Formats: sequence, structure tokens, C-alpha cells
Amino acid sequence: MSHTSRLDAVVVGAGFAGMYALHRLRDRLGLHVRALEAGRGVGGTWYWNRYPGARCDSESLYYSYSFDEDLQSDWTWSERYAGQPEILAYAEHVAERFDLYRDITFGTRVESAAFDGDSGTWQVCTDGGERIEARYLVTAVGCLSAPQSPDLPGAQDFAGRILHTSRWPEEGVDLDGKRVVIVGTGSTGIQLTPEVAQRAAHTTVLQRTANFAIPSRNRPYAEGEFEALRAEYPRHRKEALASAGGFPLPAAPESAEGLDEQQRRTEMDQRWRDGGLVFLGAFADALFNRTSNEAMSEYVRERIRETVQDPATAELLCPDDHPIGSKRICVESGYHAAFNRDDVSLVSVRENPVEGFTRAGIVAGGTEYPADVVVMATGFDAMTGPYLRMDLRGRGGVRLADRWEQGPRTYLGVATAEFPNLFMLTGPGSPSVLGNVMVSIEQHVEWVSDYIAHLEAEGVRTTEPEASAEQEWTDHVAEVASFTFYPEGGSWYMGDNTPGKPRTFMPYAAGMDVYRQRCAEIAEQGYPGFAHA
Ligand code: N01
Repeated sequence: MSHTSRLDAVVVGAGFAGMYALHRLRDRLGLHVRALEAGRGVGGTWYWNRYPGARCDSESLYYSYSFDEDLQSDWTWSERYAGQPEILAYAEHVAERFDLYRDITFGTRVESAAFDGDSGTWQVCTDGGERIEARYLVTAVGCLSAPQSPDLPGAQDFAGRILHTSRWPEEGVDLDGKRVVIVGTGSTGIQLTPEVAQRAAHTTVLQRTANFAIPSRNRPYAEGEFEALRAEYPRHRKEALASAGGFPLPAAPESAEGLDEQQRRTEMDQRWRDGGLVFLGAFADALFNRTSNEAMSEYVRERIRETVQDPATAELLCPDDHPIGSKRICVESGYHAAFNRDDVSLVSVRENPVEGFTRAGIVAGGTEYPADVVVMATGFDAMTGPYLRMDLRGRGGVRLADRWEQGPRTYLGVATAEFPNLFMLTGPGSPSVLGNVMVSIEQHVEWVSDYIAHLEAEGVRTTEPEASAEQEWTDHVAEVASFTFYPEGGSWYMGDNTPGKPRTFMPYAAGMDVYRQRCAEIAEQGYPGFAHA
């Protein structure tokens, strides 16, 4: 039996964005708010992605909330890069600490939301048959939360198990002594492979595109090490805020051009030794200067050839079809070295695509790879997927799927025209996925809640972007990307991984620092570009 609840705001999702939005709107603004979450617990990405090896590749020092002094002084991270169980425990700790559980409905997916012009409210419908009326709809649905697998025939005949990394069972999967085939070599497949290799009887990795992966150099913090770092949180947070990617990078030369071979190598050696995403900052122009980019790409290929003993396998693992960084670079802990094991094989499916399943295994290029377990590490319908999988309708019943047919259109990545009082956290057109998303999340939640406070204070009933402001921002996002190598990578940034998706660069590439400044100016100027009613 359906019934209608009335609220000030519905928050969709209880990952880090949704949790903070709930806290801020409820506890700061005093609004009547509820979060709806499809999972059975908080944590979003870290709730769903429980595959072996799941780990954050932003350093734990920077990958946490900064909004509450006591919270950050209490929590101690155990490793330089935190693993999924520890991040999930942190999310649960936050939910307890800020008493969020009482206002989150779990196991509930939003199926549709429609704006009703007469009442000026959103009518939200869930898969549990509940209807909720709310003045504000705040989507905290994540950027990489709509998993996708290729549609392969024969899956129902396969005698083994097929899993997607982002729907890894909570109780775990027994891989001991099993024959495991992994499809996909993005960040997920690269994290998963060495972990599976340690347990499976045989691991076969089906690779369509080789990816650039940098060693993480992950390690447990030494006794007292994290405490010492934490004592300097004010400085670390300030540096993270001032950076383009949400964590500080060591100073870098402007370009590899003008440097001799030895000078280039010194820069890259240093970052390779430090490990992690900072490698991409070896030269400031890495993403738009061919010389710098090729120097870095070749450097990584050399390291792969040094690590992997079999020359043919090493060559297959060397990325050769895109500039480094144009697809999201990966961070690895033993991925390349795993191919030195006798029980791990690499198969290129670039020219021999994955075709389907048989009873015994998975078939690519006419060859059957026998398997007990097939793991799809095949990624997500990124950024727009989570929006378009809901039926969202704005003024006059306009469908978001129609408005975004040629690609997402937003103002600041926060709002979209004809969808009044809809606020997207880390939406398309915001920097979000191009750095430490925690920093983006806090900035978005604070900006949106400040804006809602302003609307409440001014007695504004509805707001939405003016069409011209949305057009300008959408053009600006595309223009910034066009100065970079991003459009050259066949990537989820561009929608390339999702059949039929329009090819547009979805995140905003000018940097989180630049973006933050722009948002702050818009707030200071009284929110130009938004039409109030
Ligand atoms: O997904 P992906 P992901 N046949 O789309 C392949 C974040 N993340 O889950 O490149 C064969 O990157 C596909 O091949 P190709 C991070 O932002 C963060 O790995 O399209 N292969 C690709 O190799 C990351 O970028 C962390 O040719 C097929 C792979 O599947 C994002 O999530 C950890 C195929 C998908 O790679 C997504 O990463 C994990 C087919 N039919 C993820 N279809 C950390 O913070 C797809 N593929 C550490």
C-alpha cells in the first residue's frame, strides 16, 4: 500500500556525498530531510566495491572529511592508501557519530522523480512503493555507481559463477583452487588481479586495452607516523584545497621540453619511487604537451619491460594507443609482477573480442577459456548512468534522458535547466572524478547547502539554471577538455565504454581550485545564472 511522506529535502544516496548532505541540511539548516539508499548500509562506492584488493588511490591523509575538527582528530588511518574495509568502517563511524542512521532508508532505490509545477515540489517514487514529496531533490548518486557488463550470450548456460566487481557478495567468494577469468584491466581489474592470483589455481586476464599503472608504494603507517601527520592537518587540508586535484603535488618543471634526458629521468624516478597518482604531475604540461606526455608514457613502458620477464607478455601490457592520463591512470600493487607467475596468463582480446559463455567457460576470438568463476571488472556507465537509470522528469514532464540526449548539460555540474530545485553533487560538468573526490564532495555539499540556505532566507520557491548559463558552462567544460589529451583516450570520461552513449568529456578539467573559485564568485555575486521563482 503506497503512502506519501512530505519532506523539505530528499537526498538520493548515502555515500560520502549523501551522508554529508544529510548532516548539513538537517543539522545546520534545520530542514526535514531523508536519505534514500539502495544498499543496506552507508558508504556508497565503498559499500558496493568489496572485491579483493579494493583500495583508494588517494592517500588516506587526504581522503576523509575535513568539516569536523573532532572527527578528524579522532580517526586514525592504518595505511598510506586505505583499503575498502577500513574506508567502509570510517563511513559507518561517521554515520554513528552524526546520528545519520535514523534518517536514512536503506534497501530503497529511487525509481522516478517528477517535478510538479503547481506545488513546486518533487514527487519521488521508490521501488518499495513509497511516494515522497519534497521541495528539494539532492542527488548524491556517485559518478561510478551504475555498473555495466557486456551483454554476452550463453551466460545462463555457464556452470560457474559470474560476478561484477561492484556487486561483490558481502560474504566474500571462495576463490581458493578455482580457475578464474578476469575481464577488464582498468583500475579495478588491476587491483583485483594480484589478489586473485594468490588464491586461484589459475588466473586468466582478458585485456582489451593495456593501461598505464603506477606502483602505489602502499604500506602500513609506522608507529606514530599517522599521528604526526594528523597533528598538521590544518596545513595538509589547506594544501589540498589549493591544489588542482584535491591533494598537493610536489613542484614540477613546466615541461619535459628543454630538459635533457637525465633531468627528465630524475623527475620521473622521484615520482615513481614515491608511487601513486603524483606520477602524472612529473611535468606540469603532461596532459597537453606531446613531448612531456610521450616521455612519461615511454618511461612507464620501460618499467613494465623491466618487471615482466616474458617479453611478449610485457609488450602486451605496454599501453600503446592513448596518451598517458587521457584514460584514468591506475595504481597497482603487484599487478605487472603477477604475470611472472606460472599460474597467471594474459590474453589480448583487442582483435579477438569476448563473444559469450559456454557451459565450461568464456569464449574470446573462438577460444574457450575454462573457468569456475568469471569476474567482470568491466566498469560503469559513468557520471550520467546513475541519473539516466532513474526516470527523472522536470518542468512540464520533460525527461532528463531527452534533455541530455547529446550529452549532459549542466550549470557548474550542480544543476540543469528545467529541473527546478534539483541539486547534483559531483554531477557531470564538475571536477569530481578528476582528483580526490572527497574534496569535491565537501565543496559541493557546502556550496549547495549555502545556496539552499540563501533560497530559504529569501523566500525563493524554486531555482533553476538559465538556459544561457547552462549553455555557456557546457561549452566551457568542452572547451577546457579540448585543450588536453583527454578526448584522445577511449575512456569512460568520454562515454566511450558505454554503447550508444554520446561522446562528450563529462568532468570539468580546469582544476578543483579554479572551479572552487568560480563557484565562490557566483555565490558572492548573488547566484547569477540561476532564475528564481
Ligand atoms: O572500469 P574501467 P574500472 N571486453 O572502465 C574492459 C575508479 N576506481 O572499474 O579499456 C573486454 O576503467 C575495458 O576495456 P577498454 C577509477 O576512477 C578507482 O576498472 O574499454 N574488455 C577496461 O579494461 C576508475 O577509472 C579505484 O578497452 C572489456 C575495463 O573493462 C573507475 O573507477 C579503484 C569489455 C573497465 O575499466 C572505473 O574503473 C577502482 C569487453 N566487452 C576503480 N567491456 C581506486 O580508487 C569493458 N572491458 C583505486
